[in-house]
Amino acid sequence: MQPATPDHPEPLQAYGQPAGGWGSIKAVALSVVREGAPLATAKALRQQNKPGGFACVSCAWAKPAQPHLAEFCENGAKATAWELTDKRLGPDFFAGHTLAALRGFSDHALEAGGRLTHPMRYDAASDRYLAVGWDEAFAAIGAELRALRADDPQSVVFYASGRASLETSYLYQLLARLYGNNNLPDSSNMCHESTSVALPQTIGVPVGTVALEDFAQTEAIFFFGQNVGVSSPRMLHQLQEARSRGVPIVTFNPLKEVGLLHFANPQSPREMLTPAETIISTQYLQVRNGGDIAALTGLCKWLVEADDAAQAAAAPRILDAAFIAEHTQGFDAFAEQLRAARWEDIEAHSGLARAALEQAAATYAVAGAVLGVYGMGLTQHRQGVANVQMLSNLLLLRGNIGKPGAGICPVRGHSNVQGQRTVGITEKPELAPLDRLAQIYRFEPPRTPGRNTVATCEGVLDGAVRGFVGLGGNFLRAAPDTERLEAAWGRLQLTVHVATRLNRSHLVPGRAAWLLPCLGRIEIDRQGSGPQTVTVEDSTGCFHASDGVAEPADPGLRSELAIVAALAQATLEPRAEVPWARWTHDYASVRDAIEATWPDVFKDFNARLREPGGVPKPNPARERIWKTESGKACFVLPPAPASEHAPDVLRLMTLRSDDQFNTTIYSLDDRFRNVWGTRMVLLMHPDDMAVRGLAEGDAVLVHGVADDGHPRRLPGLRALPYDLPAGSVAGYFPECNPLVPLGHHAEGSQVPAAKCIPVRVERLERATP
Ligand SMILES: Nc1nc2c(c(=O)[nH]1)N[C@H]1C(S)=C(S)[C@@H](COP(=O)(O)OP(=O)(O)OC[C@H]3O[C@@H](n4cnc5c(=O)[nH]c(N)nc54)[C@H](O)[C@@H]3O)O[C@H]1N2
Ligand SMILES: Nc1nc2c(c(=O)[nH]1)N[C@H]1C(S)=C(S)[C@@H](COP(=O)(O)OP(=O)(O)OC[C@H]3O[C@@H](n4cnc5c(=O)[nH]c(N)nc54)[C@H](O)[C@@H]3O)O[C@H]1N2
Ligand SMILES: [Mo]
Repeated sequence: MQPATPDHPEPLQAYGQPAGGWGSIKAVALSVVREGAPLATAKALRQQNKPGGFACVSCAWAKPAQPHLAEFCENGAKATAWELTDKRLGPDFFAGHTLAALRGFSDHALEAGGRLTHPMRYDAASDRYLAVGWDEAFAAIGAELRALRADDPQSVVFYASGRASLETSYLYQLLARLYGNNNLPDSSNMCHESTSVALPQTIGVPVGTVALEDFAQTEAIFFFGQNVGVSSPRMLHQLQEARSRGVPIVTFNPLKEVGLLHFANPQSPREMLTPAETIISTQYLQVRNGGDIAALTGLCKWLVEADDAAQAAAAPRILDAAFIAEHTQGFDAFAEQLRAARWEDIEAHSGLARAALEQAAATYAVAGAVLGVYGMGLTQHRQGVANVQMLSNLLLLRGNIGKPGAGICPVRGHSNVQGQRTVGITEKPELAPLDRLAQIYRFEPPRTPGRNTVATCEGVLDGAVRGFVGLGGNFLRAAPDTERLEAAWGRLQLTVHVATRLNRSHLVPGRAAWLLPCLGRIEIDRQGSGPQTVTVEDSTGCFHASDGVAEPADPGLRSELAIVAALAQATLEPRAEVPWARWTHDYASVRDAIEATWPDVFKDFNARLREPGGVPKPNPARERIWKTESGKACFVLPPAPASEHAPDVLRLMTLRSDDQFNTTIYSLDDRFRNVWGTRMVLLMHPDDMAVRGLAEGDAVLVHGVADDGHPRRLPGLRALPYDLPAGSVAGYFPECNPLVPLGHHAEGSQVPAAKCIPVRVERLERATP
């Protein structure tokens, strides 16, 4: 079997088309047709990321005050079509399939069945989900949760995938704390938690400092491990505008990602009709995965030594000496370490030539204002926190934080993942406003640290966790070490999933298990006081209103907020201070509660939430006020490079295709990487294939390399030669997740190190021609 389909006999030729362009329009049209409901989708798309419309359910990129004619991208349109599909998975479907049978479906097939319509209870005797009434479900879940709490309030976790609104998330964290714990892991634990740990130490805020207008003023953009054309395509507008002003874009990525190479704007007729697409990256550095600290060390070393030379020659300085003196601490030790760093080590660990790094450093040195943009390529590493801090170091050298056109820009994932943290979804008690909550709701909130994602998995494995409530997401598939986790998951006493679509996590039930279907954000949410508005926070820290525009997929669906409130009412003893029913009746009253909890951040929230461009969250670092221990921005010394594995060990990075949103797989094609009809591939350097005797299409067995005593094997992948650094291999997330050891995570943030998993690869069988 060849991994390519007969229609695409040359699987790994570079995709000739730029990101965006006609290919993107065709992809959108295809997914709209596939999902049915083209009219509803077309109507909704006109209101996507627009005033009075809804905030896209795909990525978290900023929503401009003056939206483009169509302020959505290919992937946002797919996400909309996916939510507004005509297909339904109702009680009939579940009556016809045991969970054992459903576990044989692919991830794609499960979700492709359509929207869930009825609350369902797992029936162990028939191994099926059976339809139940909402009241019956809430009463039974409440009884289970109360029983677990009577035993141990720490035994239940409340997971959140980063999509639910600020209003729902606020109620969700309150539910957990009234229940008695801080067990609030969220998808951010697998994502930008490295950012949230790194940046408070260096610049005193847990988020980026860049606003949309900085893209219009920047003089250079440095990109690390973020795949803009797939993961946040609307940002291509800002990049294209910057490129039209001649702004250089320097990219560090092991793969040559199409969206970082060139872009054609589907909204510009001129670019669509002529081949004059924009070159995005002016310099492309194919860094080894895990080699960013070394690469950044090279850049910083060049800058510091060039500055030393400038001083010696009484020439203009290279570094921003005034900024460093007034605003920072730790520079001298950092500079000493850089002077001592050896170029041969930098080249070996980064996989990049000194000359290429010097060229990038020179670009950086002459730009008056620089943006540092990054994604999972920095955060999902054992040194994920240090990676982010090293980028922060680079920016501080020339005062590139807190001035127009400059700043650090972590590109968040889920459309409200940053906002969930802002309203208290965190396992860290010190980050939650526990004193305020105690005052407002008159209870004693739990003060002990809760479980993050890794600790939740550990608790499931060792039996300490007995109940799991999931507000969206696909925890069992997204988490590391999925096979080990799946084997233990059935021992849970209780699993409850609030979801729009069926996924694998729903198919491994606890002893008592429920599936609660909810409205999506694009749908009109009618409550007692009328249609409701919700709010989300984007990657640049702006809050936006979002109004549903489409009729609900089923009249029986409930909103996420209503479900969370009903679960709370069924579980907790009633208290006058906690008005779940009033909150459900009118979400504006939840926003009042949010404002009462954080009066500065959410000042006049209800009055302001429709401001064009969103309500910016206060960001002291943007004003050069450093909320660090020392009151200064801090240079942090990079750690020694991670120790090297044996020569036959390869570094696996797990990637997203352009046709998926996390574990939601829209199709099996990855047209930007020219992989068609399958995701079970392992992209390899030709030399790494040759030493293993591998030809294109050969089946391989991938072994995880870890010394924790657990064997990890993934059969079924086919080797494909690809343009990436020798020693690096790439496969898809979530298919490769059984290979990620639970203990293999970032120091400091515990983000699973999904971009550098040590593996061995052996040939299983020869491809048949
Ligand atoms: N269409 C679509 N959009 C999405 C998502 C999706 O699945 N599909 N997911 C959303 C979510 S939750 C998130 S968090 C974001 C994720 O979006 P991104 O941050 O873009 O994450 P990935 O696509 O996982 O990987 C990013 C890039 O890192 C590179 N990389 C891998 N290892 C390294 C390394 O060691 N160094 C460097 N410099 N680069 C490396 C990879 O080649 C890849 O191009 O996107 C969000 N938006
Ligand atoms: N190996 C590896 N593992 C990774 C990553 C990686 O790059 N490599 N990336 C990590 C990252 S960055 C993230 S964010 C996590 C993602 O982890 P999760 O957030 O847990 O997973 P998703 O795939 O986004 O969740 C998809 C499910 O959400 C439900 N859903 C969709 N819309 C809604 C809604 O509006 N409401 C509700 N209640 N449910 C909804 C649907 O049922 C759908 O099946 O995975 C992480 N895991
Ligand atoms: Mo994410």
